[in-house]
Amino acid sequence: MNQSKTYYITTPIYYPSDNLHIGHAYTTVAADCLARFKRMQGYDVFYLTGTDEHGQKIEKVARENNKDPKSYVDAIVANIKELWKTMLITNNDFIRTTEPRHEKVVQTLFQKVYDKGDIYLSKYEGWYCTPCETFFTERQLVDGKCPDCGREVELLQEESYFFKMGKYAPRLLEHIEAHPDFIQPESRRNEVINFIKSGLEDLCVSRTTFQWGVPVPMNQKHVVYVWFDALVNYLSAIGYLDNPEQFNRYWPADVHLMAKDILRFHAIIWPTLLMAMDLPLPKKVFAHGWIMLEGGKMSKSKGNVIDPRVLVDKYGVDAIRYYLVKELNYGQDGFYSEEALVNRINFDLANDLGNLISRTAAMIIRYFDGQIPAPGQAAAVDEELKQAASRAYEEATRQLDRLDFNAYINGVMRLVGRANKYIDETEPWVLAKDPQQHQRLATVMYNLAECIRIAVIMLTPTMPTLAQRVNEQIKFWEDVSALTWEEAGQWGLVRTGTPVQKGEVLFPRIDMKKEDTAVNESVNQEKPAVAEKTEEKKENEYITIDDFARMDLRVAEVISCEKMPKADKLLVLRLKVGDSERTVVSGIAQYYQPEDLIGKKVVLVANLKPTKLRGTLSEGMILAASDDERVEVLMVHSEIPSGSRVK
Ligand code: ME8
Repeated sequence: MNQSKTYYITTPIYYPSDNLHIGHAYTTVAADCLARFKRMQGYDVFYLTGTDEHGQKIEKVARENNKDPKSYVDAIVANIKELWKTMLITNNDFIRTTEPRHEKVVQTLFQKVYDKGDIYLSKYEGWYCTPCETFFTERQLVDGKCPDCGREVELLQEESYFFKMGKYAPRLLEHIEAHPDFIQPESRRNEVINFIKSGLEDLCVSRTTFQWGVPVPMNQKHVVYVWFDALVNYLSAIGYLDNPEQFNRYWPADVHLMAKDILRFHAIIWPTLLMAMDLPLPKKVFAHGWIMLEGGKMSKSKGNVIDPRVLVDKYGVDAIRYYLVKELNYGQDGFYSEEALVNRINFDLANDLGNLISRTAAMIIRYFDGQIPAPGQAAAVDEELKQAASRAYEEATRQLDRLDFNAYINGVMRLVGRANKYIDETEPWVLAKDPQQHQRLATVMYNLAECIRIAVIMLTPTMPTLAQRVNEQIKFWEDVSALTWEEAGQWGLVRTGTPVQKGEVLFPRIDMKKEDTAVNESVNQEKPAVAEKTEEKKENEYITIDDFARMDLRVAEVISCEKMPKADKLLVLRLKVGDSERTVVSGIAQYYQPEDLIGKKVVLVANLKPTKLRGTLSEGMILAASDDERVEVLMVHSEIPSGSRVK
């Protein structure tokens, strides 16, 4: 433990114009995952989130709801705080920009930059987009509309204070060049560099057209521009004015996390403001992608949002957090669908993780009276498993540190898959039949328990209640709140004699069809505890995703096809699979004429062991559906090229 190491992480402060959706939940859960990971590593973490409550947009929506802005946002902020509680978010503080502790800092810093000569009064004319709270030049408009959201803009002229942002452009570029980690991912960093190089104008930092904001200290006709106001939250919340000791402990922030929509505010405006304020810059600004819906980006103003509360009620907080953390590939957008969510729960959590735990627990109960046995000598396959665990630990640590959440989850789940495969390889139910193999069986059980322990620790930042729920079956830990990350990096910490008992199904499978009718209870009862069944039966019932992935299914184009001489049932197909060709013999001659198939794209099992049929080598098999009367070859009807994977 090294409490002298601090870690300060922030999310954007969200607009409380409406309740939040799973896009906001994504950022907040991802940041929470990092905060928990760092705490498990022994860091003194400060995790900040909050709400951005000023500005014309809020003022307008409050008016539409016949409320004054403050009472309008109060109700929504209460919901947001409740949501973060439900999602087990461990923020250390929640900052609201309407709090006096914040407004004071905004005014102090505005004054400071003004006194320094970096803020001056002038006139502004430009095209203003109210939903985006942004001015644009004529040149920036797209078809006369807002280049960001596509809505109407209005021409406004106002007296404004300006911040000499342009002056800091060279220093900012230098900083970005000298600190490759400052803006991540890499592609976003390049975008920001290009944007700065195309020229930075001075920034308008006050408004006179509405009242709902922090008054400019030297001129009460103006309110401070909402982004100046908002960005300062990262300083005010940790005590810039009130608590210098705490402020100095945590500033500069380690990570500002957000989506790409607001990267420029954080990677250009914010650092130049900090330079003018004579404060050090944050160590990293990280922009993840967007969660999209079929119709485009999910957003409050478009009204096409998914409420995380509903999902948590339906599927449980750990499962939703798992889905979110895994969902977006590094820096990329991803699509939300309930089906994908249910698939994650069924494949990753119920099948892979849940089954690994319930199978192992059931076997330890059955073969070792519910106590984890002492391991014996390690065989090669044991060493391999052990190495997979240590690799997974190294990788997960590295991936979390670089904020590649998806790669971190995938790595841990690969270890889970590896452990499931280890069961198949070692066949404990066969070992159990032979008393000579009792020691070997003990080793296998110990190693499985060890893998579970390691995987559960590594999943804990994402699924905070998992360890407790696993502990009810396999009592690995005295105190699950004291788990450290390092424990996942050590093999052999499972205590011999650890009690194991049967517990509830950790992740019940979800029947999507039933789910549509929202009969939750019955779904959970439908597939009872798999642990109740015998190991051998289960072997036949499920395959893991890894088993499925072993099948190499490919789109193949039929380039020629003929009847096999003297064989009524066989066709000989010549297939093009990407850049290669191969021959497949198929028993479909009674259902297809060769010309029906030529030029068509079929689905080939490409890694089936080649076999000779009537003297012709058949290199694979094509897929077909059949009942008693019909056979229908599966075909691909789009432009998808031959050689593409089917999965
Ligand atoms: O921009 N996918 O607030 P905001 C992924 N108040 N993330 C999403 C998302 C989506 N579809 N939709 C929203 C503001 N987010 C300002 C911030 S900070 C000083 C001021 C997340 O309520 C993502 O983190 O519009 C995005 O950057 C943020 O919510 C925008 O939240």
